Formats: sequence, structure tokens, C-alpha cells
Amino acid sequence: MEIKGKSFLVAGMGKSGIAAARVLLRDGGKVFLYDKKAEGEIPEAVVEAGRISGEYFGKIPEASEKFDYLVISPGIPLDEEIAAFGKSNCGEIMGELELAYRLSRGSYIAITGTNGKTTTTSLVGEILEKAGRETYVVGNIGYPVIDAAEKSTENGWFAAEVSSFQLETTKDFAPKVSAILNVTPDHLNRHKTMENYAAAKAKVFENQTADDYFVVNKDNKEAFELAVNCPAQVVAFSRLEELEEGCFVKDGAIVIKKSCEEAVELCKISDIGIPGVHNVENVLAAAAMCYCAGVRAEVIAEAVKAFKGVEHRIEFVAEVDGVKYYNDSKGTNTDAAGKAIDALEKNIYLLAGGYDKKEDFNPFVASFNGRVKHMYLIGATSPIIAEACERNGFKAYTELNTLKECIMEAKAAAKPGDIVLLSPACASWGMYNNYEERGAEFKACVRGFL
Ligand code: UMA
Repeated sequence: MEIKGKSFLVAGMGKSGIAAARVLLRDGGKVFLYDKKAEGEIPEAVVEAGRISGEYFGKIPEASEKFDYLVISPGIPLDEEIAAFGKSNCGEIMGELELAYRLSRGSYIAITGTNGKTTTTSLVGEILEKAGRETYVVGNIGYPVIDAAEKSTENGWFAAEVSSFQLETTKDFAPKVSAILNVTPDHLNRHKTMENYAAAKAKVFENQTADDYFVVNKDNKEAFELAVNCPAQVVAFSRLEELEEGCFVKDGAIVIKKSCEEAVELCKISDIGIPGVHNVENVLAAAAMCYCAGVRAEVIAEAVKAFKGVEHRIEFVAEVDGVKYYNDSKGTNTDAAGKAIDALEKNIYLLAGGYDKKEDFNPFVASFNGRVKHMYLIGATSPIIAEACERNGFKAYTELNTLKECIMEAKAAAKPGDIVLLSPACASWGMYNNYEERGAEFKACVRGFL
């Protein structure tokens, strides 16, 4: 893709927009920057970059302005005014993932799904590293793809966590191996319907060919149904049934059987050191993807054994006075928070609530089954979750103002053997910049008790 001399309107001055602007400027592009924030709120580095190249802070460019490309951040919905401007005034609209893909060398393993993406992507990265590959762990996990794209060689392997927001703006993106881990309700305030949301996820395999692989969860109907339209070789995985072909659990081991090949054992279930049955699914997916990418079974087993999980995902923080504290700040929807509760089993003091993505909290509260002793609520969804509690006859909840208050109340109530779990079932926005900040505050507060 030609950058030099072309004009780029980069929209959204978050991590991905800043990274894209930096690379485009370096490669001789004419870069213009847009963000809905006022100029005073824009990071200094961006203001500097803007001065070099033009300045469109906080406003949509004049209708007479034309650009070759609009590079739009994943967090900007495509029905925003800036996207409408792009449609009429820019030659092409793309996201940072698509731009990075066009500028990178090497192969992609792209992982999407509502939950499990970050854990699975991290494990894929560790397996690739152990296999001695040139590895880049990137994407929604928190590292813009474009930062790695510029360093990559023909031998590079990208373990890319890709969100529905990122996939909405792909065009040529064609991973060697792709995966959809599951599709459950999330981001419905943006995608409006489950069909739209699933369709965005299905874009992960849109440009694959019969030489590529698509790994998909057979136990999740919404994900598995998408495989019908997939042009790549489909490798189903299942935790629940032994498959004729695919990746599954047999006699305490994860086994893969590809067409016309013998079944191969990839690792033992007892090698998995991260809690919960959902993590067996994540390991099934990661192992299948890496095997399809040519990694040897022994290397996969070694990496699975060594894998300790990721920060903010059912992360054990400390034991204080016999009470165990877990940080699951990345539990940003009800499905993820439900999985954390399933993994930790019972006697849980749950800290929940946050940004309102228009999820229905009734099934979530109904699934507690006596395992949640008390729930402390904060954020925009606090009254909505409280209403779901009332409707489901769950009276053990308290609405509070801050996370700190929730921790202190939970600490006062919990007895030895109990668990305090931050798994908000909601995004952090509105109270924090991101889930990492929320998780960091929780951990700092808990460690303060030691
Ligand atoms: N902005 C506008 N107009 C809007 C919305 C936002 O101008 O209508 C501006 C904001 O003022 C802000 C900037 O856009 O300055 C933020 O851009 P962004 O929201 O795209 O955030 P980035 O920092 O670029 O982070 C993005 C991903 N964020 C989102 O998809 C919301 C990060 O995923 C990702 O790690 C990062 O790129 C690197 O790839 C985070 C996320 O919450 C973790 N993802 C969602 C999720 O996992 O549920 C999909």
C-alpha cells in the first residue's frame, strides 16, 4: 500500500489512532487528526504530531475537504458523523487492523469471540514463542497491530486478538488461521442485533481460502452456525463431545484429528493450570490453531503446562484473613462474569456494575444458584442490575458509589473460606478509562490489606 504523498484522516486519538498516525507520518503520508475531544484533552504527543501535519481537533472537517483514506478507531461507531464524512469525502475507510495488515509481512492467527479472546491469544503467543517463531501478540489485547507490523518480516507470526469493532472495518484482512471462540450477547448498544454482531465476527474468515484454517467452537451454536459460509478448512473444537474430525477431549487429553490424518494428542487436561471449564475451551482453541499453523504437539503441551493465565482474568490477588480476592476486571459482560462465578464455585461476594451496554441482567442474576452470598453494585448499571435482582428474588445486594466502598463492605462481611470477586459484567467506561485501570485499583486496594 502506498503511503507517501497520500492523505489520511485519522479519527480517534486513542492507542490505535496515535499508533497509526505515527507510522503514516513516518512513511511520508499527509496526516490529519480528528477526535471528538477538545484540544486540551488530547495527549501532548498527538498535539505535536498534529502541528506537523494539519489540525482538525474536535471538529469534523469542512464539507469541501477530501482525503484518500479515513483511518477510523475501533471505538468510533460507524453511524457517527465522522464515518458519514468518510463515506462522502474519503476514497476508502479502514480501521487500524486493516491498515496494519496491508503494511505487515508474515502470517496472522486471528482470534475473535465474545469471551476468552485475551486468554487464548496470550496462549497462542506463548506457544508460538516456544516454537521459536518470530511472534507478535497484538490487537484488542491492548497493543496496536501497526506497531508490530512495521517490525515484521516474512517469517513473522501475529497472534492477533480481533474485536467485532475492528472487524467491521476490514476489507482485505486474511489470516492464515482464524477462530471464533463463542458468540453471546455483548456490544448490542453498538451492533443493535445479535445478527449484526455475529456478522461482524464472521468477517474474520471472509477472505480466507481453502489453504487456510478456521477453528470454531462446536459447543456454541451461534458460533458454529457461522462455519457454513466459511471458505477455509473448518476445524471444530468441542469440550463436550468426541468428534469424528476436529479437536476434542478424550481420556483426559486434548486430541486433534484432521481429515485423512491419525489423531494426535496435543496435551493433557491436567496440564492446564488456569481455572474453569471455559479455560479448557480456550486451550482447545489455542492448541488447535497452533497445530494448524504447524507447531509440534510436544511444544504445545510444554507451553500449556507453563501458561499461568492473563492479568485481570480470574486473577488471584491475595488471601487476607482467610478470604481469597480475585480480580476479573476483564469480565465486561454477563457471560464472562458468569464463567468466573462458575470457575470459583461458591461463597462469592461479587463486585459488579459499570457502563451500560444494554445487556439483559435477568439471566445473569437467575444463574447465581446460591453461589453469590452478596453483590455490591456501582456505575450506570447499578439500578438496572438491582431491578433484575428484585425481579429474580435475589435480595442480597447493596448499591454503592465507588469500587473502594464495595471492597470495604465485602471485606467486612466475608468470613474465612469466602471469596471476594471483582467481575463487573460491564465495561468500565464512565468510571475508568479501561478495565486495566479498574483492575489495578482493585488490586492496589486489596494489597493494602496485607
Ligand atoms: N472517539 C471519538 N469519537 C467517538 C468515540 C471515540 O472521537 O465517537 C475518540 C475518543 O475521544 C478517544 C479515542 O476515540 O480519544 C479512543 O479510541 P478507541 O475507543 O478506539 O480506543 P483505543 O485506545 O484506540 O483502543 C482500541 C480498542 N478500544 C475499543 O475498541 C473501544 C482497545 O480495545 C484496543 O486494545 C486498542 O484499540 C488496541 O488495539 C479495548 C476494548 O475495550 C480493550 N475493546 C472492546 C472489548 O474488548 O470489549 C471491543
